[in-house]
Amino acid sequence: MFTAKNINKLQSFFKEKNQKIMIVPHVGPDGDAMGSALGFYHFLKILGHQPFILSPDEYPYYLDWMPEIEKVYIANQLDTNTLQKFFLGTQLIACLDFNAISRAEGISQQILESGIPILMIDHHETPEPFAEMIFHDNNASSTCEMVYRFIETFELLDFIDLDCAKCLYTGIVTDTGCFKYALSERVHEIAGKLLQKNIEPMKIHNLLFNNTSEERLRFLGHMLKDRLVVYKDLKFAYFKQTLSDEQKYQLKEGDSEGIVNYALSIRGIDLACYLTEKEDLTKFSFRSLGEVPAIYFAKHFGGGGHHNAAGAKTLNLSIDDAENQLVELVKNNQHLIHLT
Ligand SMILES: [Mn+2]
Repeated sequence: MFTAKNINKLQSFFKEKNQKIMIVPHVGPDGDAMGSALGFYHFLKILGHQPFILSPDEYPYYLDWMPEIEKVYIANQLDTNTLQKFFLGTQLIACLDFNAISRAEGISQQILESGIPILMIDHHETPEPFAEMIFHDNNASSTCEMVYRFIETFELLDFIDLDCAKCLYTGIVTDTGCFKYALSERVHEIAGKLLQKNIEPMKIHNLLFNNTSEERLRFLGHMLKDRLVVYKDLKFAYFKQTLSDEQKYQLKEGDSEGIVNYALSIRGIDLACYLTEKEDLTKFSFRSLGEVPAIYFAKHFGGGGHHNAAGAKTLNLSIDDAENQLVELVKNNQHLIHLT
């Protein structure tokens, strides 16, 4: 999966000190994107380099406690001149938790045109070949697991400090739904190794999941009561979040995260979707149980992801049209949902 040539090249690269390394998570970064970016950042710092994180956009509120997250630069809040400076003198760009360059959104072109070597560390299906070094496994639970395995490949596990371990653990917890989808022995073993670095798992769980605001909880109540549509006979349920909801509840990045799972938790529902209305597009977030392919439905709308968790963003599609097309699509593909 990772060629000996790449290993040799990076080995000598890492041996030099003070390399300027840019780390980029995907747009709309989640726990795994920020966890892997910050985990890699702490590791590189301990190794004697000068890493920095450039995120395409803002990270969600529930991650604001992560070690040194305040040092993350937010690309869509910077002007072009300032952005250009980040690329000057950078010797490596590490793209974490995404494998389609469009997921770097506003800085995609700059990354491609910079001519700087790109390293991809990721676990999503079918990576695009934009990086010359690809460390990828779509059977991995998370990119945080991949970062751990990457560090292990170079026999540098001793350079994982407490902060790095906290970040990597965070991504494993969030991407596996608190270990529900942690299906391999390996990921549990890695979580155990991170515990040996003295992280406090319960504290991290509390920071992630018992740290919400009253407003966010009231918003959840509104979505459950007024915005949930259930098609029992289709084994399908979805939420529809409108621009007026966004304004009324003053929604911030991450406020709607995970709500889709409530639809999936209904008995007899095997496919769920969360529709979000934006100014000029509609976002789809799909979740499914077992063999039901959430990814099939995301791909129909031009997106991608994993078998059971996938998403899409469709430009110039109104939320009402998106809703109609979605229900039609599910009706026409009942063979993918009624599997037994
Ligand atoms: Mn991930």
